[in-house]
Amino acid sequence: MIIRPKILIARAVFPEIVAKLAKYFEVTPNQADELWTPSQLIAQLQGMQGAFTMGGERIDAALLAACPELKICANMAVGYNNFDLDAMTAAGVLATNAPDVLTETTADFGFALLMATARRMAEGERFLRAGLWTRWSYDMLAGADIHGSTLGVIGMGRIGQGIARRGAHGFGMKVIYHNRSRLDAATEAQCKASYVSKEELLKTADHIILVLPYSAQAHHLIGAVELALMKPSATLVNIARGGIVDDAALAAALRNKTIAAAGLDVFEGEPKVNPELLTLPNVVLTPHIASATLPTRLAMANLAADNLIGYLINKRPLTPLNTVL
Ligand code: 8YV
Repeated sequence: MIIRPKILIARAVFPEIVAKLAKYFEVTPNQADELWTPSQLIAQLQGMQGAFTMGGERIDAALLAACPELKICANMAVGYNNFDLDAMTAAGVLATNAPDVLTETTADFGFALLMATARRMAEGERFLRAGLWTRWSYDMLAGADIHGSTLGVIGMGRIGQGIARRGAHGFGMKVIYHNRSRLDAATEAQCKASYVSKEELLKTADHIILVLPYSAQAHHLIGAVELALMKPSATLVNIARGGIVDDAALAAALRNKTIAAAGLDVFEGEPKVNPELLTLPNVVLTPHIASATLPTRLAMANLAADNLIGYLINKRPLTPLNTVL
């Protein structure tokens, strides 16, 4: 009898993905979508060789020590700040993420959130639904222009580049960017983007969008000091990760009109949201849905599944984040 590797799917996922994995593995799914505490996750992972994770499950040294049979964690997300990569490498556990397949969908959403924020769409919708639209007036819900304005992209990876291309080619925006490292000249030309310091970007952009990965260095990259550098007419959009923006400082800046508006898809401590943000009119709030189209989520799920199959069955993961012996 062939013994098949055991894997845990930590959250509910497309039934066809459960069926696909069941062809290769002894699968423990979680189609009831129970949310586990760290110790419940450890209990679920006992004796498992693989974990299909969504991005909310913390994989750290304590979990790895308690789950010595674990060989791979495959995130159905491009971000992997739930993984302690050093601890995983030290424990010989492979980490994989789900890049590329979500790039264009997420860039679409980033642009949509930017436009909704600058053009006050959510505010307008609330106004109309509340029955407040009794007459038109020349400056009613007047917002900021997108076309011809300056777009500042912080984090110029694949998704940042997708947003830059949309802004430059689709809307005639002047694009400036800041990134850990400068892009090569050909990529800059494709995106029609110029590299600037973070300070120059904050001071000169009309619209700023954050698309960088979370790291300890990126924690509160945008706080009170940075918000004070921005134009009072500027908008800020965060589709990256909660914690990159100091949400309390942002709420204060929005309240005091230090900046005009913000669009947020990610939050510190989500799914909880800073209560003051919920009360402010000049912020558009969405529940971490930038990659949420069914074809893209299915592609992300397939990539995570293919990483599990690729590694545990063929020793060839598709998108590894670390190298293990
Ligand atoms: C995911 C994301 O949907 O890929 C990421 O990093 O933030 C989103 O696309 C989310 O992390 C849940 O998987």
